[in-house]
Amino acid sequence: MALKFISAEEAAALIHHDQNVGFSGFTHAGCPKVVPVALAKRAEEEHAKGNPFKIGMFTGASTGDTIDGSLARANAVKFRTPYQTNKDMRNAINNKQVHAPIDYFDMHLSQVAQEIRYGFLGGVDVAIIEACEVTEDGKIIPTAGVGITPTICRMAKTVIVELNSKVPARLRGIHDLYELQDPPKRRHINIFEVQGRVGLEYVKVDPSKIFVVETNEESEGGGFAPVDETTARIGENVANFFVSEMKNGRIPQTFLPVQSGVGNIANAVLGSMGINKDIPRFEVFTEVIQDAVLDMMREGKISFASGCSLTVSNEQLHQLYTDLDFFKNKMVLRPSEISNNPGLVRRLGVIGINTAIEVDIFGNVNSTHVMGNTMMNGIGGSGDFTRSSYISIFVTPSVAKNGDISCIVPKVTHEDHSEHSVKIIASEYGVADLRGKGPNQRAREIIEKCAHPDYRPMLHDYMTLQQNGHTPQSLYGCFSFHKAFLETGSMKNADLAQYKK
Ligand code: 0RQ
Repeated sequence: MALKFISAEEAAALIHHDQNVGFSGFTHAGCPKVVPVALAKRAEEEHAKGNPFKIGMFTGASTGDTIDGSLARANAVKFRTPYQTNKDMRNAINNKQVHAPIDYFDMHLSQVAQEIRYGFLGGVDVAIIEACEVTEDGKIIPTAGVGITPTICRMAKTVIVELNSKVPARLRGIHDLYELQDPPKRRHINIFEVQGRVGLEYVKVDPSKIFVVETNEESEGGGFAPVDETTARIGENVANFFVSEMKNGRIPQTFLPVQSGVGNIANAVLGSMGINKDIPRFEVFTEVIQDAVLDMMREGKISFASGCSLTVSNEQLHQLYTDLDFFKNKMVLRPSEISNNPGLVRRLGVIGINTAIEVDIFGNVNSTHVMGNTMMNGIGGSGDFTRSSYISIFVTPSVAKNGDISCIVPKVTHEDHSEHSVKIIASEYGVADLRGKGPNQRAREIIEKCAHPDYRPMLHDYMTLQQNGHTPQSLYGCFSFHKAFLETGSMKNADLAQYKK
């Protein structure tokens, strides 16, 4: 049957107040760009007429400003899940704008598709998918990011495809699109190597529910901050740790697949692994394929990358499209329930590297909440990987905000990853190895290897507050660092003496 071509405004008119909308993509990569902007405009027009207009939002992870920014500014969002990074969306979530806050719930990315399927989150009325090709028999080929695309395409009553001519149709073949069956019918996933494939190169839907909007919008990929002294040292420390693990026979000479979180620090760690001559060629089994991965593939340091998205700068993306013949057989883009699948992570022996906001001296990690209450981005895929990794590593600078915040604290103000899952912590000062160590030893290791020297005596002092019990945690003094920051502007003013018996 012939495809139905419509304008972005006509597509927005298909979406109604209180409906749930699923968006393709993962980070800015693979997200629709023109329909969400038209939808935001429609919401503003309805609000001006005195009509309510808010949607529920399902995404793969964070999105571009055209989705999160436009819809948050238009006060068009009722609830949203999962990970987000947009300033306006974050402010709305943290109730820092005039209108009602957005109900945001933070989830492990590998679980979003299945929780939608299980019916835990409400149905999907409309899916908006960016594609580089759509056929009359209903085959949709995504662009640079996948996320929850197969699930929302199948479940939505209406599928709006943004057919983006900036993305070459030759991208077809890079994806491996597969949806898990739900229990009790779920079977094992037939992926035994990083490059294993189990799915199709397209998502197939009933063509009668497809509406196509043609676009030629650029991706929203910004560049990364240049590596600074701190991130470079964190990267070197992690790379040197890997070399010593190989020498000690704990990482095989052929190495193991690596997952690396999103952001400047993660990009710098990969960069350091690239220049370390003692680290052999390795594979990547990750969620976001960042700039450093593409550079290292060109240099031959990374042989294959499995991920959910090409979270790269526009410059890198254009170069990849130009060099598609080189990259296409070295890369696969999967839905987030496969790219981040904890079972596969454990099967393949993935080494997970993620970034913390703060870690405590016992090895618990806060990746999401500043001062325990303000949402930064969300847990993303860090939990999918951390719990199941061969070695789970958290990286963090020792201090934030010009040294007034220690990122190593007595107790984290929000806990995303527990001491049971976190094996290694690395800062610019060194690497704390928590494997096989109890709370007292772990605390000494973290303080001496990772904390900023200005905070080491205070952290050691904290350890003397509570001497009984298995974990020397003082319920009276555990937030004294945070309290000092809130009251005086610096954790350096924490007064531990008052809690001494
Ligand atoms: O603030 O932006 O005002 O300068 O946090 O910190 O050091 O620039 O690091 O960009 O890598 O982000 C954990 C947020 C780190 C990110 C987090 C302030 C700091 C700065 C950003 P400014 P940096 P990054 C992949 C997997 C989620 C979990 C994960 C993240 C800003 O990596 O969201 O890895 N991770 N998911 O000053 C107050 C502290 C602070 C602090 C840092 N202790 N207190 N502010 N900051 N530590 C994601 C996907 O799944 C797609």
